[in-house]
Amino acid sequence: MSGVMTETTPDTGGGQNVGGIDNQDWIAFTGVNIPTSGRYLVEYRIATPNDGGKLSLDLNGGATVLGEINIPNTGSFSTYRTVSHEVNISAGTYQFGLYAVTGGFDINWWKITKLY
Ligand SMILES: [Ca+2]
Repeated sequence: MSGVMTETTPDTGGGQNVGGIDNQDWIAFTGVNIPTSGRYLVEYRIATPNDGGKLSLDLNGGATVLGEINIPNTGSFSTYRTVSHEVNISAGTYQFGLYAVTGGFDINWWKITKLY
């Protein structure tokens, strides 16, 4: 990661969320295996009182940009919503990166689900 921190989350389920996300900050997840090529739903649990957030889902340090998603203003850092987009991913084991093109939001979790 670069530029972020974890903090106690106000979201359902408790635990910690990632905060302090400014423009160009990122978090990466190494060794994520995608068993089959296809279309995937990627969901992000986010909260922000700010407009204009944008997140880029990348592979291998930004070598591949899978897609970008706008992060809506949820009203506060205590009001979480789940937003999603669909991306195509080829089978393989990757480092996934969540890159804040425009920061100002918090993330509690994200999830990848195979569609077809
Ligand atoms: Ca930061």
